[in-house]
Amino acid sequence: MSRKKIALIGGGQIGGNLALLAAQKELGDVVIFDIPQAKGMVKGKALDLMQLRPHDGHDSNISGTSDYKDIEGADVIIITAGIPRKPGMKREDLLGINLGIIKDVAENIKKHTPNAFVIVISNPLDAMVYAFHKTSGFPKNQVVGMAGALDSARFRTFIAMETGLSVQDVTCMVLGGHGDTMVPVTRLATVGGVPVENLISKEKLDAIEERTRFAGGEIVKLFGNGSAFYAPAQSAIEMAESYIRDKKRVIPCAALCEGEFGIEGYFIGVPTVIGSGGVERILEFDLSDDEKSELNKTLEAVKKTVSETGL
Ligand code: A3D
Repeated sequence: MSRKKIALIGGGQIGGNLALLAAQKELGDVVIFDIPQAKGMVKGKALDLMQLRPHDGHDSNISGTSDYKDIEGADVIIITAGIPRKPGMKREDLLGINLGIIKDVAENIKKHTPNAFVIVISNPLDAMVYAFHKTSGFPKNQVVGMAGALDSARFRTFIAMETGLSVQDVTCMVLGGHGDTMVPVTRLATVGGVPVENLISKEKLDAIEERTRFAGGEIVKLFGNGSAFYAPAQSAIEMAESYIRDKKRVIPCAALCEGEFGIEGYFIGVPTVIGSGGVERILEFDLSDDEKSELNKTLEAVKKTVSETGL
């Protein structure tokens, strides 16, 4: 069986870590694409990563390029092209610059890898994945946005930190848009099957929900220049792995809803099954009245940003 090929569009902070994790998990050969001005940087990163392999004991090939021809034959594409936030910025403030970049990337992916499974990470996420879908014309199962996987990982982390229990045993999900209106579904969060409401006081859970909503901004403020990259990279790799290995993991992702949860025509964070068919299914469940109203609020925020794309 030949190796899979993973193309990373954008070889910055997240891109570099995606390459490392994809190679270490032996998902396939990795091509890191970036703009001509960053060609030396991605070629250098690729070479550095190649030289890590003797210690790691894997044989994936990693290369850097600024020629779209080199992504041909890729099974999975992960897009981080664009600019990240600086302190004080909202993700929506990135729309002006990142929209043009995503449109250009979508045209090139359509031309060179029309059959690849595409994971979008660039912000503002829900609008960027929408723009990619509209510009490329790819079927909905072939396009997904990474956000809920990261937001849920943050929620899980804060619950584990509060309870002192293993993060591995914390299960929970964050639905909705990747912004301040995201919806951590505390009612369904458990540690080893025990509802968190039995383990953590209401006051502390409220604080954890709030910290989750602003977890990205907390890191942007600490960094002073740029946004989180280790956990975002790992979150997208989990999605890519589920596709490549047909694991059928259930991961909160920005998937195109066509009636699910009463949402029509928008990419937004919902529990998504990812397997060899790409986005195979969205798992619907009954929401409480409060959750429904929170989901409506986050949907309105997503609609507003999407309308600003003019697509
Ligand atoms: P950064 O380290 O700046 O890397 C971005 C890369 O994109 C740079 O190397 C650029 O040269 C490259 N680039 C710019 N224009 C193009 C183009 N037209 N084609 C190809 N490459 C291009 O940023 P980063 O890796 O830290 O973040 C990348 C994106 O992910 C930003 O938009 C972030 O806001 C976003 N992000 C999203 C999440 C989510 O959970 C959705 C989390 C963290 C960051």
